[in-house]
Parts: sequence; structure tokens; C-alpha cells
Amino acid sequence: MSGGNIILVTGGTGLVGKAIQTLVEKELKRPGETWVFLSSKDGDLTDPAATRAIFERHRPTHVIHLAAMVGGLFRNLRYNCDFLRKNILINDNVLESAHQHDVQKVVSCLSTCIFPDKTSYPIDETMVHNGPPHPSNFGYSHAKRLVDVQNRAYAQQHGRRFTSVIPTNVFGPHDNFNMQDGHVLPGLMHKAYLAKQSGEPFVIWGTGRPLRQFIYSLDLARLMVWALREYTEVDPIILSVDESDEVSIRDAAQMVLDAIGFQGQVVQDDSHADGQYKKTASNAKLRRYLPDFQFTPLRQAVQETVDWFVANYDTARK
Ligand code: NAP
Ligand code: GFB
Repeated sequence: MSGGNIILVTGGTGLVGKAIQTLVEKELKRPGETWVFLSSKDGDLTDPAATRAIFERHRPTHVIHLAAMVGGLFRNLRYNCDFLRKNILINDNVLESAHQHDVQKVVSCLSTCIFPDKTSYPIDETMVHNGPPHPSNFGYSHAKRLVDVQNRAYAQQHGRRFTSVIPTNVFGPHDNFNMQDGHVLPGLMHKAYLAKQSGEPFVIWGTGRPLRQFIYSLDLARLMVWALREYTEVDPIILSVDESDEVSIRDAAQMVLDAIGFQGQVVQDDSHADGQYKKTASNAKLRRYLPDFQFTPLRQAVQETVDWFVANYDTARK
């Protein structure tokens, strides 16, 4: 990518978008580049006319496409139809506008939670469409799988370089700390913050046994900028920590308690769903490109996120 490029980041005010903005402003921006970070206030991307207007205004040469209806297990369980429709609309509008405006490259986001529920492990990039996703988030999963199909269609018919990355569970500063709709780590951080203040028990939902690979948002941000600049395949690439970094929800919760300094009672409430037991993903393809990439150790990333949340409690999304 040469100078003079205009990089449009849809969903630029969210967890991943803010991490990219932090690193771009701190060290990754190249001379002559213009980076534009969008929020929904700049236009509703479910609306084709609003999407076209954004592309006409900014005339991007490259797009990192993050905008989506996003949420944890419990939000997905409640709104599968909304996750399906809104994300299909957003993705179709962004990719078609990128095509109409001759954008050189688009990097979109899938997720490791969209893979088949019944699968062998570790999961890899070839397995995206090999069977139905877990029922808890079938709406989100099918909308995201379609992005891979759209990318292939734009490549075949129009020669477009639209590709996608497949992040595992992401967390970090500027996350959504809402305890009903957010993901597990920010949800537990918010619960721990309140339990420490009130002296009430700290409640972990489900059995605590499911396994997850968590990637720090700043690490993902670095990898996404790399993908925009260096990754030339249309096929997706998983962006995840190593299989050996997988932890149980219970162990992750303990890291949150250690980080916030909670000494009170811990309750495991298995009346709530567990969701997928595991979705262990292989990062072998990423390691072939970037064998020496260093992920932030999980305990350190949890501590940094908790510190950010406590320092920004009044303005954090919750
Ligand atoms: P997030 O924090 O919820 O941010 C979502 C972003 O999309 C926000 O900037 C939001 O704008 C924007 N947005 C939502 N609906 C929109 C609409 N109709 N029109 C325009 N903008 C809209 O999400 P995130 O966690 O950063 O996720 C970013 C991407 O990574 C998503 O594609 C997600 O599917 C993917 N991903 C996330 C995870 C994870 O664990 N978080 C894991 C795998 C993949 P406002 O701020 O104005 O609402
Ligand atoms: O991050 P999360 O909500 O979604 O994690 P998934 C859910 C797991 O954490 C379940 C347990 O096993 C829950 O029982 N858990 C324990 C909690 N305490 C809590 C809590 O306070 N809040 C939450 N949220 N969970 C999502 C997909 O799956 O992964 C999305 O549904 C998305 O589509 C996301 O792709 C990355 O990891 O289970």
C-alpha cells in the first residue's frame, strides 16, 4: 500500500475499531495515508443509500469492514433473526458500495463461533461451511458465512480483492461491558466491579467448563492492519492465539477476579446456558505467515482491560 491511500474503517467506534485507531495513531499509520473511523452516526449501513453516501463522501481506496450487530451468547440467543437480517444488510451494502467505488481491497470479519457445531478439532479455515453452526447463534453465523461467499463471488465475476479474517473471542478496552448483551470477559469484569463495591457474591453463569481462546483487541488490531497491507488471498485466515492458550470460562473468570482484587463469594449459576462447549481453532495458517508474532499473555491483557474499565467506568459502554 502506498501513501495517498484512504482507509475506511466501518464499525470504527467499537472494540476492534478503537484498538485499530489506537495503534494506527500510535505507530502504524504510514505517511500520506488517511484513516477514517466510522460509527453508526455517520450513517446506518443497513441502508444502501446511506452506505453509498459514505463511500461517495470518503472515496476510500481500502476498507476494513468491522460494522456489525455483535453480542455475546445471551444476546444471540434472544435475537437470532435480527443478527441474521441486520448483518446481511450491512455486509451486502458495504461490499457492493466497495465494488461500485472501485475499492482496491476490503478486509471483513467472520468469527470462530460460526464454524460447524459438529466438527473435528482443531478447526481450520477450510471448515467454514461444513455443517450447521451451533443453534445459539445461527443467525449471526449464517450472515457471517455469507461474507465468505460474497467475497468469492466478487472475485470471480469482478476480479475484486475482498477477503476476510476469522477472529476468535476478542476483548479489551472500549469493549461492550453490558452484562446482558456483552461477551463473557467484559460481562464478568463489570460483575466483579459491582460485587467488589457491594459485597454481593460474584456470579459466573453456566457450568464454567466451556473452553475459549481469547485474543486481546490490540493484538487483533495489529494483525488486521497486517492483513490489509500484506494478506492477498480471498480465502479467510483465522486470527487466534495458539490452541495451547485455550482456557476454561472458570479459569478466565478467576483471572478477572485476580485482576480486580475481589475476595468475596464466587457462585456458579448453571441455570444459564453454556453455549458452545469448545471452538478450538488452529492458527497454523497465520503462523506460516507470521511465525514470530507475539500475543499478549492473557493474564496481562485481562489486567490492562480491567484497569481501563475501572478508570473509564463512567463513560464505558455498559
Ligand atoms: P462492537 O464493539 O459492537 O462495535 C460494532 C461497531 O459497528 C460499532 O462501531 C457500531 O457503531 C457499528 N455498527 C453497528 N451497527 C451499525 C449500523 N447499522 N450502521 C453502521 N455502523 C454500525 O463490535 P466489535 O466487537 O468491535 O466487532 C467488530 C467486528 O469483529 C464485527 O464484525 C464482529 O462480528 C467481529 N468479531 C468480534 C468478536 C468479539 O468477540 N468481539 C469476535 C469475532 C469477530 P456504534 O458504535 O455507533 O453503535
Ligand atoms: O462471550 P460469550 O458470551 O459468547 O461467552 P460465546 C459465553 C460463555 O461464557 C458461556 C459463560 O459458556 C457462558 O455460560 N459465561 C459465564 C458468561 N458468565 C458469563 C457472563 O457473565 N456473561 C456472558 N456473556 N457469558 C459468542 C457468539 O459465543 O462468541 C457470538 O455467540 C460471537 O456470536 C462471540 O461470535 C465471539 O463465546 O459463547
